[in-house]
Amino acid sequence: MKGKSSIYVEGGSPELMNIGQWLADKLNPPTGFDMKVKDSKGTPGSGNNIYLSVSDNDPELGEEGYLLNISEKLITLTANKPAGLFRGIQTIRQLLPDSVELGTAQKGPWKISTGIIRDYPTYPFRSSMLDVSRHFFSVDDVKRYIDLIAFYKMNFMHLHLADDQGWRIEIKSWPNLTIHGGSTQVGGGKGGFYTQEQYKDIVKYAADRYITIIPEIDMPGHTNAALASYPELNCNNKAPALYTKTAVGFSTLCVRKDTIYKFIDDVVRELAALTPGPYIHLGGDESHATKKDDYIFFIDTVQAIVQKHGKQMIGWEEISQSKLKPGTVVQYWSNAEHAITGVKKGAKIIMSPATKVYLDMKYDSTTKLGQDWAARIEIDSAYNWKLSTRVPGIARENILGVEAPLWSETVTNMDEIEYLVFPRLVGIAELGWSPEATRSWDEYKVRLGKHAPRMKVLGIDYYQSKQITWTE
Ligand code: NGO
Repeated sequence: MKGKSSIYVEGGSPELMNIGQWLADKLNPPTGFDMKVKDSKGTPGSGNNIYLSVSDNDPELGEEGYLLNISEKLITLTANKPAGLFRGIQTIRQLLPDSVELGTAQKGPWKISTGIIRDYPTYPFRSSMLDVSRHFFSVDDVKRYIDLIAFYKMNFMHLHLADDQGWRIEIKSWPNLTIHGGSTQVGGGKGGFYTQEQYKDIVKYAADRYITIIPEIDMPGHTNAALASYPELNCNNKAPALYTKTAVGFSTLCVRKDTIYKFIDDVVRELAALTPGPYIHLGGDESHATKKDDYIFFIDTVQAIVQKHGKQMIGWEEISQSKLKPGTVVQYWSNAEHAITGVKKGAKIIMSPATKVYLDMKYDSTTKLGQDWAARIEIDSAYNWKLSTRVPGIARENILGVEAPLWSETVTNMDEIEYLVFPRLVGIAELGWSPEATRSWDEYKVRLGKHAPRMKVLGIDYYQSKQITWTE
C-alpha cells in the first residue's frame, strides 16, 4: 500500500461503499495516507490499490466466506455477500503490521505478504454474551466489546438484559421496569439502563460490523427486578425489594396469571421492533422457584408469543423439557441431558459448556476475579476441544455454533471484562470458524504468543498465562 492507493468498490452500492469507507477509516490514520473510496466498474489499474467486489460464483464461501488475492500491485477481496467482505477486511488488518491498530500516524512501511486466502466459517453462529444486568455497562463499553469480537470474525452478540439484579432495556409500556428495576446492581451501585434510542444505536453499531444483537430477557426465574417493579407480576401481588446479591433460583413470575402473558407480549413486541435479527432469547434457566408443570406450560406459551412477533426463540437448555416449536434454539450450558433432549425434539443447539467457554470462570486458583463453580479454565482448556465431539448425541449437524458468555457478578468495568475475556475469546472464535480437523493446541499457542503485540496496541488488558510464550 502506498500514499496514492485507493479502495475501489465494484458497483458502488451504498452498502459496499460503507464497507470500503470502514476500511479507509481504519487504515488512513495510522498510515497517514488519504485513501479514497471509489466506485469501480471492473478491476482497477494496478497501482497498489484495494479492490472489493461481491459476486456469488463460489457457493462454498457461503454468507461470510471470502477470497483474498494479494498480488504485488493489487489486493482483491471477493465475497458472495457484504458480510464476507467485512470478515475479509479483518484478515487484511491482521496481515498488516500491528501498529495499523493505532489511531495516529505511524512509521510503516505498510507491507503485506502476497498470496491467496480462501476462507469461510465452519459454523454459522459465533457469539459472545455480555451480562449487563448483574453489573451495568455503558453504551461505549458495549461498543468496544462489539469492536473486539468483530476483529475475531464473530457474527452475533447476546446481551443479557434482565436478571434478578437489574432490568436494563427501556420498555415504554412498562416504564417502571427500568425506572425502579434498573436502579441498582450487584453490590448496590446505581445500575442503569439503555433507552430504546441508545439500544438502537448499539444494534446499528453492531450491524455495521455484520454482528447481530440477540436481546435476552430472562424468565420465568431470574426476574426479581421485574417483580420488584410491578406487584401484579407476583402471585401475592406484593412487590419484593430490589436485590443486589448473587444467589440464583429464588424468583419466579406468577406463570398462571393472565397478566403475565400480557406483560410478556408487550415486552416481546417492543423488543422485536428493536431487533432486526431473527432471535429473541427468553432465558428459562434455573427456574427453581417455578413448579415443573407450570414451567412447561410457561415455555410453551412464550414460544408462541415470540413467534407471533416474527422471531425465533432461544432459551437455555432447560427449555427442552417443554414442547419445542420448529425454529426454537436450545443453548447448552451445563446439563447435557437437557441439550440432548433438545436435539431429539429437533432443535439446533448453541454450545456454551460452562466448563469450557464461561468467561466468568477463573483461569486458575490465583485468579482474583470470576467464579469457579463449573471449572477453572486455562487457555489450553478453553481452546483444546471440539464443538462436534463434546457431547455424545450432539453432532455437527445439530450445532448452530458456539457462544462464550461473560456473566458479570464479579466484574465491574471494562478492564476487568477484558482480563477475563482475553485471550480465551480469541481461541473460542477459532473453534467456531476454523476447520476442526486442522486445529492443534501446539500450533495455536505459538500463534497466540505472537498475537500479544496486537492485543497490546488494541489496548486489551489480557491475562498473561504462563502456558504461553508471549512476544514482547
Ligand atoms: C449460570 C446461571 C447464571 C450465572 C452463571 C454464572 C446460567 C445459564 N445461569 O449460567 O445466572 O450468572 O451461571 O457462571
